[in-house]
Amino acid sequence: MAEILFHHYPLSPFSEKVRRVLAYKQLPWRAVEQPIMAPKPELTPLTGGYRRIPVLQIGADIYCDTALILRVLEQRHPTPACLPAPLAGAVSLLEDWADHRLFMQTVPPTIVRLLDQLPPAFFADRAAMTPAFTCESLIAGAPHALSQALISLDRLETQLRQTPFVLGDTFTLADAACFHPVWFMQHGGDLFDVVRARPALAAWFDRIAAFGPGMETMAAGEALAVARAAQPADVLGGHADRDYPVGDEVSIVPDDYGLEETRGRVARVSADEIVVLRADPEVGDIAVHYPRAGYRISRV
Ligand SMILES: N[C@@H](CCC(=O)N[C@@H](CS)C(=O)NCC(=O)O)C(=O)O
Repeated sequence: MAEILFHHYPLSPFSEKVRRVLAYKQLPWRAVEQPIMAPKPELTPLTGGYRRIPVLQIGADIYCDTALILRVLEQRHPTPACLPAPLAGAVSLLEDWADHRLFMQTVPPTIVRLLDQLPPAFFADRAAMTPAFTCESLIAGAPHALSQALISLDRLETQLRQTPFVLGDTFTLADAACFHPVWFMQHGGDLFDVVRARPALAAWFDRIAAFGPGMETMAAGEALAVARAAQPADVLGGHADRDYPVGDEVSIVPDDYGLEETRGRVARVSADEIVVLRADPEVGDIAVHYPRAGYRISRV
């Protein structure tokens, strides 16, 4: 089976969401480090434009967005399960809350404490992704964001006093999603005291943080060579779709921030996923997979 290549950078919260699941499942994986800012010349040949992190690569199949990445890992490596069928709906609902709401509450107060460690061009890069994300607006918005984060942490604490994980006795993707915004707060120094002050939340955090490592690294150039040597392998199946027929060219753009576009010919469509085929001068034939939730798809 082709190796799991995971394009990430250490400080990326969404990467941590996936890293925890890889660790829980004890999967071997290769970490391909990408820059924290655009341009990403050794990533965008694979995605066709998408610059967000993380991205999963299996040969010449490229999976964008953690919601899809985690479901692909679950399908390929079902044991131990992180998406039990009776909880699948609740997991996705909680994941959406954590990835958008909790994330946006914890990022501003953490970033303002990291200001002197970030590269000077960081804010210009992020403002290009999200117009409201300037240094000034972040500083101005941090106190309110933190007050909202504390309410969310209280809610997690309330639940975790009842059950060891957010949806019961075992770790699920909902825990991974709630974990990464809380994990990011660790980078804010004593900001993390607000987590330590909530005993059930702190115990949950330590339990998940303790899932073992298990990765080796790979240079980004080597990952491009892997794609070049492979052919897309995960493109069959799906349903006939009136809006996006197989073979038609479509454009795919996130509907929240980082609005870079991927264009390609539809290979497969299902209720949750769309796969497009591209031919790239650097990596040859490549399949790019997106979740449908959170992405605008239009025919070109
Ligand atoms: N919905 C996306 C969000 C990914 C995201 O926002 N990633 C951040 C890093 S944690 C990002 O790409 N920031 C800009 C960058 O790294 O260039 C997902 O679940 O993968």
